[in-house]
Amino acid sequence: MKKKRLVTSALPYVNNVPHLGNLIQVLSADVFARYCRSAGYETLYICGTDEYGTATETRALEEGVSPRELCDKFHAIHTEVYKWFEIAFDKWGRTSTPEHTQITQDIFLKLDKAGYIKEKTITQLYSEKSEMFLADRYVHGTCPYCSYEDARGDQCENCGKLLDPTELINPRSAIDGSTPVLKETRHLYIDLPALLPKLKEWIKKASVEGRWATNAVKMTESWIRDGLHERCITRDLKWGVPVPKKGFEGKVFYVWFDAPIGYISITATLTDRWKDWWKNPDEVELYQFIGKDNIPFHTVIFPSSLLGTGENWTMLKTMSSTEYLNYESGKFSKSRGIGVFGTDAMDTGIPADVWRFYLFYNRPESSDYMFTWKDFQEKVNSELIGNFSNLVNRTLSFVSRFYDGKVPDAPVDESFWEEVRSQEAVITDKLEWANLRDAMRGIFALADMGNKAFQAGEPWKTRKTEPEKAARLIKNLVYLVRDLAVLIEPYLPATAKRIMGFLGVSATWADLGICNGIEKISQPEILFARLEDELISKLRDRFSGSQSEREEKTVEEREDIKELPLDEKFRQKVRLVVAKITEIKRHPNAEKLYIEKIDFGGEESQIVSGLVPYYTEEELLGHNVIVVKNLQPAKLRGEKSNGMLLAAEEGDTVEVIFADDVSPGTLIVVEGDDPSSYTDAGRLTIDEFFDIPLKVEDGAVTVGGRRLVAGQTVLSTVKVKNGSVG
Ligand code: B3M
Ligand code: ZN
Repeated sequence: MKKKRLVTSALPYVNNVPHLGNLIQVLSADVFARYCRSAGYETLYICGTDEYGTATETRALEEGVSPRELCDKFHAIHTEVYKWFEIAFDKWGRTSTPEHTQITQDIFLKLDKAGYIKEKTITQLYSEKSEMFLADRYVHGTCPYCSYEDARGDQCENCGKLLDPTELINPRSAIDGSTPVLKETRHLYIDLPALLPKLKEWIKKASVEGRWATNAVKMTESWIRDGLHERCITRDLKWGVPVPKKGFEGKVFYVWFDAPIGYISITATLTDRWKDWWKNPDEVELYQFIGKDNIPFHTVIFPSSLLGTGENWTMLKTMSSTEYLNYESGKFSKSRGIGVFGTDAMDTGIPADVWRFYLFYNRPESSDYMFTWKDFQEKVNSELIGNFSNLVNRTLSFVSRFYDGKVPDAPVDESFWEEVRSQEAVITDKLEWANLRDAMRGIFALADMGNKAFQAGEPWKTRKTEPEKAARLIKNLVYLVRDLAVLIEPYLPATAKRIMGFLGVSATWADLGICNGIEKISQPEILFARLEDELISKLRDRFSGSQSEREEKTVEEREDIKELPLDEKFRQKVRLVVAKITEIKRHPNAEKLYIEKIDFGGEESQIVSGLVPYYTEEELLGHNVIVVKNLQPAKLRGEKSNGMLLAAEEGDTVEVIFADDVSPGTLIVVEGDDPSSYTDAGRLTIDEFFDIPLKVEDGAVTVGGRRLVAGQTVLSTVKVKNGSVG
């Protein structure tokens, strides 16, 4: 018997508009749930807004509305965004419901009865200025582990360690800037050390059986190794689930205690029979999709709460925890308003499936991924359109044009299908374990195989010379297109529907590899419009800077910079400087990267570059290269990179642009310019840099057709004659 599948994605905090980085989890669970449904599993996908806690209370205060009103407003925005992205929840709910209060309190009471709840009087940071206890995240200060200066009291953004706000060095209130004082208050704690034996036993089994992602296993292990402490689960707040215990009136549960229970309570708002899902481990498997910063809550804290009740809960089977999606060499940030937000994506005019394609094609599974507009454009145009859509279109148009829309009658090409079926089995296996990116890459490999067969078969010729051969090729490709529509449905539901519409079928996983059932094809339409340079450049400008900066930009300002010729943009924004490589070593955990110490003539710095496949250490050490000096610093696999070394590219050739005759520190300018006219340009994002393309033309480095010089020397290349520079 196939077990039922319960699928959840992290409940998004209500009080902000989700950005692409947040959307990944909701989308990932959607893809997985859609796959499960198509593959015949009884599936339930549950999600909703995480509404309680200080962040909501504080923001409501700021906006002069009640927390409830604030939640209503943002819940509606989330709903609209996910609808636009075609997320097929079975239940999309919220945590501020009576069901949630009831189930949370019930779990707490059982934990208390079983002896896993402790009472303590503690001293907590209190703002005398605002007369309130400060929630962990509203105390900022220096991280005791990594010395990051703006660490939040709950978790350090820089090193990821969970913190107690009293550990912070130089604490300050993020609400009013005052230095908080310690004040006594009584709180309840969950006794994690007492639950540890049960938890360990469960983790040992579950992590292997569920093949947890490596980051999940590592982080959980390190949590347990560092020692589990009793964890405070109550707060001095109003907006939350009331603590049902004498002496704790007026206090609520800490949001991370109640939020995961939201998965259960949201199910309870869908059906009275919620226990069929949540208290049914023999028949149900639980798959959870989260971001890596949420791992310990899902592998340690929430499971401990459930185990401690002594009841037979459905516990986590597979955890798919993604790394971060970064935006233009920075982090997507809700609080700072940086990145592309769900509502922005809706405004671009680019269909949801195109976003869905890109987010999965590059899903940050084993390492962080950086969103850039350039990459977005390239991947969409080459893979989604050049490969996938091209196969669908050329195959179906061929049937339409030359066979009057009827699938030609011809034998099945068994050896072709053997290959297809074996790839489909691999894709299915990857999906079973929620390796969504790899599975998607497999689907595109299959499309590529189809394109190659079309190309090699030359049906436009054989149609006349060997009509049987052409008919056979086309028939097999039609069924490959049908299979591709099935396989891509979880990722690109609207597109799959359109393709099946052309084919006049509605197929599911069970149809894969079976070549019958399609008779007549209707005239296909083009699936996607190419992303043209002009549009991408517009969007890049529109979404640069933070949300508030964007609002401040006037329309003219937005248009202004675009009108400038490239060499003028270069003068205003890009600062290229000659630097000597004084030390070079391999990056400890990235195969292709070097870490280089560089010297701009007295000023030292570090950069990281992906040159391992092209240059040995000796070929680089001691040489002078060109560095984009004002590029926003980035971290590449944990190593800081202050700038980017320039290399030219032509086909497979990569050539570093050397400037050995020029002294380090020399500024690169457009030929004929006076270097002293280049004033401070401020920081440049990677995307802004790519928006001002440098080229190699006849062996000279140029921008907007003008050559670049270092002092008297024209920057030039030897191997690359005409190419791009990046
Ligand atoms: N709301 C954090 C987040 O949105 C938190 C997840 C709760 S899952 C139960 O990333
Ligand atoms: Zn830290």
